[in-house]
Amino acid sequence: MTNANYSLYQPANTFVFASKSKMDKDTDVVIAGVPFDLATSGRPGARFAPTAIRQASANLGWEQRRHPWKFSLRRKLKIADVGDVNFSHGDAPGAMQAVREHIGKVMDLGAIPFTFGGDHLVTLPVLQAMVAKRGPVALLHFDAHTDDYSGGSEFDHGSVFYHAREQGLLLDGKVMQLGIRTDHSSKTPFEVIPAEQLWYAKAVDIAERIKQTMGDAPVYLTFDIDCIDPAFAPGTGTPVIGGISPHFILELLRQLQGLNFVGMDVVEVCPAYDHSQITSLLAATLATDMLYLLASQK
Ligand SMILES: [Mn+2]
Repeated sequence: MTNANYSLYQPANTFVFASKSKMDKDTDVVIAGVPFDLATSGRPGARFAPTAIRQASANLGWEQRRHPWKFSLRRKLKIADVGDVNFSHGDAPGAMQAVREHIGKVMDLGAIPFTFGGDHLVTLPVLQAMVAKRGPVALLHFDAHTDDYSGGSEFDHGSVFYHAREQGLLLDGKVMQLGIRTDHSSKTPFEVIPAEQLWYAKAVDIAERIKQTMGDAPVYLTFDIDCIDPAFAPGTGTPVIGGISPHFILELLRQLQGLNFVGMDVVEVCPAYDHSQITSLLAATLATDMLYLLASQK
């Protein structure tokens, strides 16, 4: 295939839509992996996800503009994939600090951070560093679990949003959790839309509800791949049956144009439990559509 937008060499192991490997003042979005899974309660291995997602993204690059979007991502967004955040394995506090330093750099450039986990704990230092620069954010959280368990330490992937709220990182009344299908408190301060309310819903109706709650607030989107049913996403640490289908999520994401997204992540892919790379490809595809969402707000 001859195409002017293709360079002869794709940097090895880089997310396919990234046009550069260093961030600078022109960068719109900075992708980084956080190969961290010490906070996992179930099956470990999410530290291998950033590499797996990037590898799977090789299947997506050939489309000049991804169906059904009407523009080319590469023409609208300058995306840097800076690689993986560096830290000593085994040093959870050090890893969290490294993520905060990374996000601080991204924020100083005025770019939007896009993080590939890692387990869900990586979202906490991202939010801490982001909020330190710009104030609390709204949260749009896709997951099978609420991750707001109050009994976990600050290094527990099941307590991330308990600590985020305790630390004042989240805007009151603007936290939505979608796809939940595990036990959670009826007194939760968050707006929960459980999986069974999504099974037969129309994406357009759910998108409308999200837009009403979020308004023009700065929104951080965090996507735990276990929100999707394990039939489609087996490669994850704590799978739960009865999840959402990829086509519903794709349609829903595309309906969210107009929200003010300030950061995004995809977490909890666990390649050791994957088959035929389907979970990694799903994560890479969702990440691509999320990047198109960011491009559409430009
Ligand atoms: Mn989860």
